[in-house]
Amino acid sequence: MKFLDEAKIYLESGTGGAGCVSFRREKFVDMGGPDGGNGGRGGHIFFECVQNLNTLIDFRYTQHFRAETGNHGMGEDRFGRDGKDLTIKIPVGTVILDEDKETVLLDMVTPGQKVLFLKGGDGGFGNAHFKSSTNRAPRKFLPGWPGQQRAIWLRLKLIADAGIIGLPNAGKSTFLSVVTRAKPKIADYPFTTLSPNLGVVKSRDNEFVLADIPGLIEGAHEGHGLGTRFLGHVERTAVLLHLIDATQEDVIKDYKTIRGELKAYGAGLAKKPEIIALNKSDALTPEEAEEKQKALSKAIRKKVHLISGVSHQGTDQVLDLIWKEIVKARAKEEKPEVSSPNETDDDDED
Ligand SMILES: Nc1nc2c(ncn2[C@@H]2O[C@H](COP(=O)(O)OP(=O)(O)OP(=O)(O)O)[C@@H](O)[C@H]2O)c(=O)[nH]1
Ligand SMILES: [Mg+2]
Repeated sequence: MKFLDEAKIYLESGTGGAGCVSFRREKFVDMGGPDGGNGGRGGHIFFECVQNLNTLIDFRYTQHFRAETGNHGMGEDRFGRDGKDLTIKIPVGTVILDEDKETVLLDMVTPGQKVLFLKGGDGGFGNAHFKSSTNRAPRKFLPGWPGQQRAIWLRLKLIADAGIIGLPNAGKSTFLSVVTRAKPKIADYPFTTLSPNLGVVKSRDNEFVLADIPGLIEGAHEGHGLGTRFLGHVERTAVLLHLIDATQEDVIKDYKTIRGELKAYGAGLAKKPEIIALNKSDALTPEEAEEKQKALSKAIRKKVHLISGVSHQGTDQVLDLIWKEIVKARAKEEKPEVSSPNETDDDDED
């Protein structure tokens, strides 16, 4: 079972800038004093927890992070500018582990939480710093302190945003393999999938986690087939995609079987938003497919989408609909409070 998203990344905070050796040069002043400024600090590396990310997929493409070096000090007592800090955004729930992949360094759980992880090196002193009553013209300066380097692991427990349900052989794993990079086992017999698979859907600019679970059969709630023990994995999803194999004789009965199991299972699964798709349309003539779609839609009085994982017919529309439900669910999660009655009152009258 792969429910963890992991990424190894390499970090380096900025080296401090070097101090400067310089002496004042002025007309009519013979020997100006030292005026070499200090170097700037190297950039820090921060981690920040953000709500709008929910996978570590971006870290597959970028693994090296380096904060800026501090600028060197300059004459006329000018200090070097500090190197720019670098803030790495990670999803809520990310655990930061040491290179050994075991020691937990940080657990990032609160949206907005920002933690200084690697300090940038301090800047070195310029020669002005070393001026004393005994040494009025020091030539001493210090280089900047090095930044810190570290390799770490990020680990995120993936929580599925959407789940695919259906009878065995409905094409659930095929659908997952078509819309994500997941490579689940696919075969022409029931119970090919024995444990859930997860994939990350990147559709348009959106990103969400889709779960494919083993097929359910009639009586699953009584332990038939693989039972309902995997339904727990879709309990927290925002939406279910219910796939029905269009090549089967009685698609209405197939639909109802699954609905019956969802109801028997409880946990609010039967009340979850459901997108219904008659799958494998490519295996039927367009007329046959449309006829089945209409009959099913009429019988259950719900919208039924005609799709094919294999030929990609209708898959984008289904993904769009799934995304819409996820957005709705996330908005609800963010605003659980009842709004106050004078919320819209505008305070800033001139
Ligand atoms: N023609 C056609 N065949 C499909 C389509 N999707 C899946 N299949 C076939 O249907 C069979 C079952 O597909 P799977 O994706 O393994 O089905 P599943 O729902 O994951 O099955 P279980 O894991 O056993 O519950 C395989 O032989 C697939 O090649 C489709 O869109 N069109
Ligand atoms: Mg499967």
